[in-house]
Amino acid sequence: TIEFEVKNHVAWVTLNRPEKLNAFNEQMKIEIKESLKKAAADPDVRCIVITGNGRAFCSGQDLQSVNEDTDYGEHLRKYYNPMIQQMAAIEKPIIAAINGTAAGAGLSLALACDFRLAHEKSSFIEAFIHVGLVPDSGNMYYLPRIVGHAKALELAILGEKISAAEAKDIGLVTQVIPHDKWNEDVTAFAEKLAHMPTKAIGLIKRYFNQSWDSNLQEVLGKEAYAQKIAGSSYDHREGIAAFLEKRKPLFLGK
Ligand code: LHQ
Repeated sequence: TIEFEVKNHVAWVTLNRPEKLNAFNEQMKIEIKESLKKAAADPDVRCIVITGNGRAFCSGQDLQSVNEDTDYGEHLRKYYNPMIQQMAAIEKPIIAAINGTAAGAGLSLALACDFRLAHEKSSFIEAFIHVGLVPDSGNMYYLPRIVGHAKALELAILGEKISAAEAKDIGLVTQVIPHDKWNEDVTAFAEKLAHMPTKAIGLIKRYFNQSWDSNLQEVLGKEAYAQKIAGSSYDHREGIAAFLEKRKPLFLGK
């Protein structure tokens, strides 16, 4: 249900249940975690792309594989929550390449990524409300932080589908790519990130996440700590050398 491939320092994690719009069944939830674990552990991987096969990115929980006996709280604690925490803890950039509809927990998955790329036919829907549920899988954490409180409430409660252009307007999407340049531009974006100073990117991710729960004094302390680590990296030395020699840096991610 998940395809995994590493190419040019990029790990491609592809959701592969196109006939169900890549809805999460149990196997997919297990396999995505394994793929992310592999990508996180492989020092050759310096960027991760999550995308879908077919016309959707991901339609969220497979509604055919839950029933009255399913304990939703337990289900979230067992499958979705660890995946979302795993993504936040991966100190490498993660891109959601949203190749179509992102609905429910499929939208939550995209929100937990560090960048969201879309094309003109991609769409976004907080589908939970239409089946009498609440946003989950980190949606209540990330959505208001990405689009602001009022817009998040509007999307979650009204549950209206929004286009890629609207998503770009509210800051939900990093970039809208022309449909015919999709593969090429997503690959270029991912490979660009995969050749940047990976250690610094990981530290940025870690401390931006922590900054929500810290005051100014704490953030200043954490910045000083993180800068000491970044400042002793190979890529920092290379960046300085390249600047002084007036050439392009060759970052190695260490
Ligand atoms: C699907 C699904 C799907 C199964 C399309 N499941 N088959 C967490 C923990 C525990 C419990 C509960 O929930 C959660 C978190 C959640 O994610 S809750 C929210 C779950 N997701 C949804 O409510 C979205 C349901 N899907 C839709 O609203 C639409 O399918 C969207 C807006 C995604 C796309 O609409 P269309 O482009 O019109 O496509 P479609 O509706 O015709 O779907 C195509 C096929 O995919 C169809 O199957 P069929 O056999 O009739 O061709 C759908 O039944 C199937 N499908 N989503 N989540």
